[in-house]
Order: sequence, then structure tokens, then C-alpha cells
Amino acid sequence: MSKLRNIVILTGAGISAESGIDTFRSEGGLWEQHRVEDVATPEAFVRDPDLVLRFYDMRREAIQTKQPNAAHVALARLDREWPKREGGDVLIVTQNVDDLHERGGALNVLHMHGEHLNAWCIACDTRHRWTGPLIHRPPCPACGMAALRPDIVWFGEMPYRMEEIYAAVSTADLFVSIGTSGAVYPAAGLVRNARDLGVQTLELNLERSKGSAWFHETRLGPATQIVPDWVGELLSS
Ligand code: BV8
Repeated sequence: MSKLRNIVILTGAGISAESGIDTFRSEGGLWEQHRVEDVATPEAFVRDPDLVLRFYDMRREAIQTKQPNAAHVALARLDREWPKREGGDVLIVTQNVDDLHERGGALNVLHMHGEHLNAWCIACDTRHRWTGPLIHRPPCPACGMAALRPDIVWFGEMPYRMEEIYAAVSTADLFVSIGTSGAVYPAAGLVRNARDLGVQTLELNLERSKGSAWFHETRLGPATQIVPDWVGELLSS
């Protein structure tokens, strides 16, 4: 394998599971309690905005009562220490919309599906850090219009900063996927981009995912165990 310098890490709901944040597709997960079509599409927001706003208000409030876990902290350590030692880059691309990577100390996080703690004004296209509810249609801090929506990429909407993500994968020496079922595209397709470019690929997950066959190596276990172990190996190598 070429010298290991640049690492791209894709994370999904599984890395936040042990912090008490529901995943989507496991037992009792979010999509068992709510139909995606009812709460996570632009059409749903037009059809029943109150239902959608309440769904996200509830989750925005919930994540603020949760704490980052050992997996978030381990990735933050890698994010801080790796560039100093190996002169390479670490990029954490997360499908998650919580802020546990940042609160775990990570500096370089790209939220491809948006963030609970942002509100997006569809009148003036500005984004604002937002920790409270949106159900009461608060005025946009920039333009005053009652036009704020969750800054979340819904199904049928284009994930954020895809060009940047593809560019990072194309210069990566290692692509690591952590805590994702490999069910949602284009995120789930990134491992194939990596493979097509000859990038080494590693999956860290509780169980085999839909994409496991595309990884050179898969390690199974809870993220709070296998992620710190992997980071420890890397930093002591
Ligand atoms: C787009 C925000 C086009 C919402 C989300 C047919 C084929 C291919 C694609 C499609 C298709 N039909 C439609 C599509 C496109 C669609 C898609 O992929 N659908 C799937 C369901 C088939 N994709 C889209 O619509 C995307 N946009 O394609 O746009 C376009 C093109 C041009 C111009 C305009 C538009 C947009 C996708 C983004 C949707 N928004 N999130 C919200 O959060 O409310 S996706 C949602 O699923 C979350 O972001 C989540 O991150 C993502 C993936 O889920 P996971 O993170 O993987 O979570 P999951 O529960 O599934 O799995 C958890 C994993 O963790 C499991 O494997 C489990 O074993 C593991 N785990 C559990 N505990 C632990 C653990 N691992 C370790 N330790 C533990 N303790």
C-alpha cells in the first residue's frame, strides 16, 4: 500500500448510537416510527409543514441532551494528531445531522446531509445556528421573513459539498466507513468511487452492511470499542 497520508472517514448514525441517538433502520429506529415520505422529503414539508417541523424540533432538542462517545473522541484525536505526524489530511464526512463530532473535538467535519443546529431561510437563502424550535415560524434573523426550514438534506435533495467530497476521496490513501448501513446514496456509493481509484477501504460497523462486499476489510463491533482500537493502531504505527 502506498504511504498512508490522506484519510477520508464517512460516518453514519451508528457512530452516535451509543450516545443514545436513534439510528434509522435498526429495531425501533426512526424510520419505524415515521414514514420517510411523511417527514423527510420536500413534498412532505409542503403537504404538512407542522408535522415535519415538529419531527425536527423534537430531534434538535434531543441531540442537545446527548454527549459524544469514545468513537467521536477517538476520531477527533486522529483529526488533530495525524496531520502533525504524517503531514496528511483527515476529513470526516458525516451523514449525521447531530453535532457530536464537533463536541467530541473534531475540527474538520463535513455534514453532507445538513445539521439539526442550523436553520435555513428559503426566502433569503441564509443559514443561522438554531437550537430552539421552528414550529412557531420565528422570523429569519437576516430578512425577517417567517421562512426558516430545517437545514437538513431531505430525500430527493442534493447532498451538500459533493464535489469537495469526491475530490477528497480521489486524493485519499484510505477510505473508512463507520456506523452506516450503506442504504442511502450518494453516500453509500463513495466506497465504490474509492475502490475504482485504487484507494484502500475499511469498514467499521456493528454488523455487515449493504456495502460490506466493497471493502478490503470489515471489522465488526460497537463503535466505542472498534474505533478507538483502530485509531490507537494508526497513531502507534
Ligand atoms: C439524491 C437527513 C438526487 C434526514 C438523510 C434508488 C436507488 C438509489 C438511490 C435512490 C433510489 N431511490 C431514491 C434514491 C435516492 C435516495 C436514496 O438513496 N434512497 C435510498 C433509501 C434508496 N437518495 C437521496 O434522495 C439523496 N439525494 O439522491 O438527490 C439529486 C440529484 C441531483 C439534483 C438533486 C437531487 C439524499 C439522501 C439524504 C437523505 N437524508 N438524512 C434526516 O436525518 O432526517 S438520509 C438518512 O439515512 C440519514 O442521513 C442517515 O445518515 C442516512 C443513512 O443512514 P445510516 O446513517 O446508515 O443509518 P442506518 O440506521 O441506516 O444504519 C446505522 C448503521 O449503524 C447500521 O449498519 C448499524 O448496524 C450500525 N450501528 C448501529 N449501532 C452501532 C452501529 N455501528 C457501530 N456501533 C454501534 N453501536
